[in-house]
Amino acid sequence: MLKNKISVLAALATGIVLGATPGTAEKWDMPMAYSATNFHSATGAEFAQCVTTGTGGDLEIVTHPGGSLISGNDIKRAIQTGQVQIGERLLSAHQNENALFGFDSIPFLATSFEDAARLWEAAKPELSNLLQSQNLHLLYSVPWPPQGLYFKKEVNSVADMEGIKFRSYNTATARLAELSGMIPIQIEAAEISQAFATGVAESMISSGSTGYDRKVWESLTHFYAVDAWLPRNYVMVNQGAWDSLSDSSKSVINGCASLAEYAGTWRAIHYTEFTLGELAKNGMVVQRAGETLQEELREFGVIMTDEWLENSGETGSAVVDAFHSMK
Ligand code: PCA
Repeated sequence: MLKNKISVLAALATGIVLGATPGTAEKWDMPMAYSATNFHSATGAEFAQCVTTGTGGDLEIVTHPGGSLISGNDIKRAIQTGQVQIGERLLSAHQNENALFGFDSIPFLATSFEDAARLWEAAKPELSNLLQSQNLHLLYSVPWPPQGLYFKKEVNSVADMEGIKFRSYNTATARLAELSGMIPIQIEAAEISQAFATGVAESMISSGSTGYDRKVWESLTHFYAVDAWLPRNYVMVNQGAWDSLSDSSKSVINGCASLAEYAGTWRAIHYTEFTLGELAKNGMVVQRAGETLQEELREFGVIMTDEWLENSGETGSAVVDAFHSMK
């Protein structure tokens, strides 16, 4: 870790010195899907400031959280086509394009921050290649806290979930709903408070962080910790925009990206307990799912793992094998 930090600081220093030569200032807009107060958005804002400062203003990055510039669903395409130069998105939201994007949402494969970090190392080379083939350059990625189930009633088994309207955020969450007899409805986090308030949705799988950001205690009553997986957000740059940068600007960005990944992950870890505590303080029942429910969910996990391995082919198997060999 220390070595990591030293190389980050060295990269920043190189960039700052080289970047001091006056050049034409450039501004990049950085759309982000989650609310300004969310820890990913806070990390992104610091990253943007780091780049602006580090390049001596040669490159200014301006973040637009909460889907205010471009809605979550459209962020990747906007960067691919050069409508904007940089942005952040939930990685597994693209799972319907290519199964590899969903490596982080395989139920019960990586259920802790340590495992999620290893899985990320295992998947990063393949993922970078995939993104590059789509005109995108991968910069950094930060995990969400472990995913648990939200309901507006007590739930002890899958039978209790029958017919419930379930807010999904990717293919895996929609599949989980289907397997448990619920009705999946894809809704962006920015819209969920309203969806729960109006009854469009009445449950979801997500982190304590999103429940806290969206004040879901106004509509929901129960959070069951199951640690199903830790999905990731990632920051990508349009390949052409990246290629057009000076080496010194690239050094600054790389240094800032490493710091952001470190700081964002740290925040995610510390936010886990804090946000679950806040849900409880605001009146929700917060507890680990009961044995029956956990066992039933694990069975769905086996089915979903097989399906994912089939859909992702050799590349997916290679990622999972690499992950297991790192233990
Ligand atoms: N929050 C995001 C994705 C995972 C999470 O914890 C969401 O619910 O959209």
